[in-house]
Amino acid sequence: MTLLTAQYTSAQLCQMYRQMLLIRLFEEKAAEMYTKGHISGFSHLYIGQEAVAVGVTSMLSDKDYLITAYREHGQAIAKGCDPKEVMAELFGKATGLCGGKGGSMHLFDPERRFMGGYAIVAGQLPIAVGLGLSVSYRQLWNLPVIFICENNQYGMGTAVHRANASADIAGQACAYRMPGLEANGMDVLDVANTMQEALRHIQTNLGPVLIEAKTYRFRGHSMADPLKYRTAQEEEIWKSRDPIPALANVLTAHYGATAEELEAIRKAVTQEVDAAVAFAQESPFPGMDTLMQNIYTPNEFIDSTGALIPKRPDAKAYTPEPDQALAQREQLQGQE
Ligand SMILES: Cc1ncc(C[n+]2csc(CCOP(=O)(O)OP(=O)(O)O)c2C)c(N)n1
Repeated sequence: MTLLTAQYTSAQLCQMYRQMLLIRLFEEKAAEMYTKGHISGFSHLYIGQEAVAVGVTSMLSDKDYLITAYREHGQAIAKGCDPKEVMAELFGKATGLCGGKGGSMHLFDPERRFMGGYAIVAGQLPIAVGLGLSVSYRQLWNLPVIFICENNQYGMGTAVHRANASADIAGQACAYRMPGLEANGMDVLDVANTMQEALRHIQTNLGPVLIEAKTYRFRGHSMADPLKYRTAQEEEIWKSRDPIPALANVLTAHYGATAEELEAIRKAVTQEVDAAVAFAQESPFPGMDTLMQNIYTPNEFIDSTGALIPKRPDAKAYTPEPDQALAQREQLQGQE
């Protein structure tokens, strides 16, 4: 583990340890609740990758935005979303982060500037660029966006080396003329330090950065994955790099933390996760009256009961804006 610990106080490291443990225990409980039938649909666990979410968010302020893909329970919690509301969302309950309508893959919390999980692979990238554009008017395209590739070694059942000629994802950033930084995604401090470097880069208006955090998902792609495409030996190697005991070792060896102190953190986190489950279990499902809320359509439509839902009085008729850029391109092409 990186020993650039001098710049972190014991309290900061304990907070990182607590957050990683919270995500781990939350996810283990979510898996249990899924198996017991309380959570349905798709669910993608983040277990093993905790150091990335916690290392990254440890360097962000409340004003920064985070947007991600569908394996996002851990990132939402790291960005400050309430674990109770996240658990209730997984249960599909009205008290969930999105009123029970988003579920595991679509957590969203604009107050915490957690701009969502997206189920369409890479769907979050153009939205991240749009967010970057909206906060930066300083330099055209030199957007303050940090792209983080959590390289967990697999895309579903396909190992990276079977789909990519180079193992160096960070190095591929040069194709976009941006720096690519590599972080050890099993080491929360290395991730935090790399984030610090990336932030320095964008804060001096030098444009976007790619970070590749090399990590591993300890569980399957989703709850339905029987994990037949990798060996137990490979899993053991990565599990020996588990970021949570690694940080516990730093706390014990360099910060004088005692086993009792670490145990007290675990106990408090366990209670927090149990409280999240109790909250989710006791909460009601959304009422039928919410079925048609938060649906965007400017036109009338027929609902699931066959009833005609009239056009909303405030809805404007949809007339697409003429695409000026397209017209310009066509004009240029005509001149070629
Ligand atoms: C555009 C699109 N194509 C295909 C899928 C189906 N799909 C869901 S997850 C996934 C694998 C993505 O792997 P990766 O981006 O490495 O993320 P990880 O699951 O490792 O977190 C695919 C192909 C999808 N959701 N969206």
